[in-house]
Amino acid sequence: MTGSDTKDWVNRINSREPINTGHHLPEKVITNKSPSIIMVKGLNARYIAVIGIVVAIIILGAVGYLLFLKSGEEGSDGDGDENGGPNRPPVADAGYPITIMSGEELLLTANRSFDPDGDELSYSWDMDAGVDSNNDGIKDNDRDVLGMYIIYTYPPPVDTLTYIVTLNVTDRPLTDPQMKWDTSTVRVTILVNGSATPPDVMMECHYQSATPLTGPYFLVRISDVSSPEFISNFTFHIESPEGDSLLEGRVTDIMVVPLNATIRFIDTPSMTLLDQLDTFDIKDGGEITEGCRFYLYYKGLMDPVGEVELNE
Ligand SMILES: [Ca+2]
Ligand SMILES: [Ca+2]
Ligand SMILES: [Ca+2]
Repeated sequence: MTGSDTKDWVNRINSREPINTGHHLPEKVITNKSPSIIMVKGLNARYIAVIGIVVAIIILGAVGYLLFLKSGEEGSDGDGDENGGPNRPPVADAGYPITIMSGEELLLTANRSFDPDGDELSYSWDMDAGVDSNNDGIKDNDRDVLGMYIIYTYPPPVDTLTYIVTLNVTDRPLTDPQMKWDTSTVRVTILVNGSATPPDVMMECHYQSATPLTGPYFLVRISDVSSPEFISNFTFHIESPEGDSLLEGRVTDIMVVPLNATIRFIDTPSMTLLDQLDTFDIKDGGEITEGCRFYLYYKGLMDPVGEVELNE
């Protein structure tokens, strides 16, 4: 064996070391593996935390969105009041009594009607509560005219005629089970120039004691009129118990007169029609005393349409 051979052999022996180091490999693998496991465990924890945050954000977002939708529903004119209650009925208002002349156009408005929920309303008018124009057995539900404002012309009546007009208001389509409604009526009187039949006027007398402003007076109140007529159609006449004429004139001439006038006409609601609750205030004094008679005439006809004795 040469020197170089020996050296080579030693090298070969030494070169076997790596064979031994092979035994350490598993240790190294294990050593290397441990940090990687820790690293993976650390990733999992962060991943779970991120997922948790994302889920929390999604849940909070969903809850917020639902609350927003709910507040939106409450703010709108949807299914109920501001407390989320059921739909409330509208309030119909057909307006004040109206008097027109025969042939004149009638204007009606429902603009004082309202809905407590703010619902948009629909308006239908039944123009005659005495006629069932849609033949369903109900006389005041007919949809004769539609709209908040209407113009209507009745056929000319022979004599003074009063219609009861019914306004029906709904806050949903008629087919909607949530629909609520209300009704209001208005009296429409049509006057005819030269009525064929004079009205019957019922009157009663009440005695009024003196007040700081007025002396004692007879208060003649109209208790009933068979058909309303313009005040300008009437004249009055006061007679003594013996039948002497004491005072006469047109009713329109005693409408706006001083408190101390001998006779005053007070037209309570309308200023145009002789109607129930209108009064004649007749001073007690001078020739006009208890036992006199008060007469009301219509259009110059000979026979009075009403009369009453002045008494205490
Ligand atoms: Ca309503
Ligand atoms: Ca009907
Ligand atoms: Ca009707």
